[in-house]
Amino acid sequence: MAVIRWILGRIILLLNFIFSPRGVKRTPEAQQVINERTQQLALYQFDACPFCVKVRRAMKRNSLNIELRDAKTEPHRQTLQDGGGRVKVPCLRIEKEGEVTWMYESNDIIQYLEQEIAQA
Ligand SMILES: N[C@@H](CCC(=O)N[C@@H](CS)C(=O)NCC(=O)O)C(=O)O
Repeated sequence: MAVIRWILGRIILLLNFIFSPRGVKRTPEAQQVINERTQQLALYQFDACPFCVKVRRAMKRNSLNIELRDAKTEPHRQTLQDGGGRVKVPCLRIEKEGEVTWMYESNDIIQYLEQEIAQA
């Protein structure tokens, strides 16, 4: 079972690499505004998780430079467990005015990124 999961993961990564989306082009000033917003974000994720790939593709499409944290390794795994309440990925850590919130569910994350972060 683990082997099949590993093979499927590699296929997903390969397809994602081949069909990588293009990022939106902004003026340097507009991209700078977006970059400042994304500095408050971090995506806890696994490399070959299909839901994480979906979120990473949305980030690429929208040219969002968000720090990726591998939730399989420490200290990120424990930080996600302590902060979000469970080790489930993808999970977006959002820091706003000193307050941290944890957003699970790939569709919710993509909607948040597209509506709250990527709009000029
Ligand atoms: N509905 C979730 C599914 C996420 C999901 O199942 N992630 C898997 C990795 S591919 C996971 O973290 N499983 C561990 C768990 O559910 O505790 C989403 O769209 O984000």
